[in-house]
Amino acid sequence: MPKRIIGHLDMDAFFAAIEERNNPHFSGQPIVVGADPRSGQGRGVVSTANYRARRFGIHSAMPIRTAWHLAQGAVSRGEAPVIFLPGSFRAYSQVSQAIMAIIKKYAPHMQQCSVDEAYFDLSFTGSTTQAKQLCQGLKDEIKAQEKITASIGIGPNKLIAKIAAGFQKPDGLTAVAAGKAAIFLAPLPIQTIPGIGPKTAAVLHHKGIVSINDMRRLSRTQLDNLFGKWGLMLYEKIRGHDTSPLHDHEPAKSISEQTTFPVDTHSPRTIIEAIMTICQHLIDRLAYEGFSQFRTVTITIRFADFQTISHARTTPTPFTSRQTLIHEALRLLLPFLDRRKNAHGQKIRLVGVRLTKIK
Ligand code: TTP
Ligand code: MG
Repeated sequence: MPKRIIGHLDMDAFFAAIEERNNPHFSGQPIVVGADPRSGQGRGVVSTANYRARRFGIHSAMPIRTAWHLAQGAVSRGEAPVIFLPGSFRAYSQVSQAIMAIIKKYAPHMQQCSVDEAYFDLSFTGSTTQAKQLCQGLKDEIKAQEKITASIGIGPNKLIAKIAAGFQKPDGLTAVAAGKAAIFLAPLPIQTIPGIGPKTAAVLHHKGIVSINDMRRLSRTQLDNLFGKWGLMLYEKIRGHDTSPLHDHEPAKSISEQTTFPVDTHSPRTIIEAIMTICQHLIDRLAYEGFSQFRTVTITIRFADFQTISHARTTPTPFTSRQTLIHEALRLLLPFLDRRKNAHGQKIRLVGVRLTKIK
């Protein structure tokens, strides 16, 4: 069987890079795309920050108010003020589609895995050197056509390709030959392995394990005892082994989120706030997964007695914004807060919102 060669492409500071490209007067400035910071009172999170703004400690998924305070701190040290932008998700989705089309020209067997990331099979090139050359061409074409940069990693499997893509960001190209995978991983911090999050890392740090090389001291049995089946998977990963196949992208058909209240509640304020937070998360996820619009909003309510009711609305014109989502979700919710759909005045245990007919 010919040797497997896999590529992973990840656009650099994707949403922020598009904003910078579209607004030349932002060039070189720190940029944050995300929720409205409302002078440090805003709810919601950072979608992304460009590399200039990351120097201030701002990053994806951080509360927007924390980002605002970090930006204020930077200004007081004489740094340039951060430009906060709400994001234009339809534009990002169009650029995403254009980039995926370019990748497909170079490597037809590909798997898109988020708005700005894809794996692709480069085995047909026959060697890591040839694969690297092809990927340089791919990067150049993206830069010429879309005026933004991508980082690409090449490796003998998806795991190594993904880690290599993040290795020299931004505008990086890192190729790891099959025989070099274990050496490549050795000095990297354990959190570089996808799936080793803060909890797993804390357990390992406690044992004095910081690098992947340190972690190789642990036997299969030790990892099994520590983390069960996941530990056995880690045993393979830290040695650079990964056999997961490329599969064609199957976009999510719906996006949903629900919240169970700590105690059943009547309070309209608590319920409305929960719905607004869910709507914010859904809009962020919609964009992150490469979509920009939806036509159906469904709200689910579970009463204290576990009776669960869903109520949906579909519009002929697609919804695109957070405001319209919140408006629709609250319209669907209100009858559950009074006698129209809650005749016995029951308390509410759980609320959920689902978006379908997404594009
Ligand atoms: P990422 O590829 O994770 O981040 P990035 O492209 O901004 O930066 P990097 O150079 O590190 O790759 O995500 C792609 C886009 O998805 C990002 O620009 C914004 C969006 N996004 C969110 O909306 N929320 C999130 O929590 C993350 C991680 C990304
Ligand atoms: Mg990216």
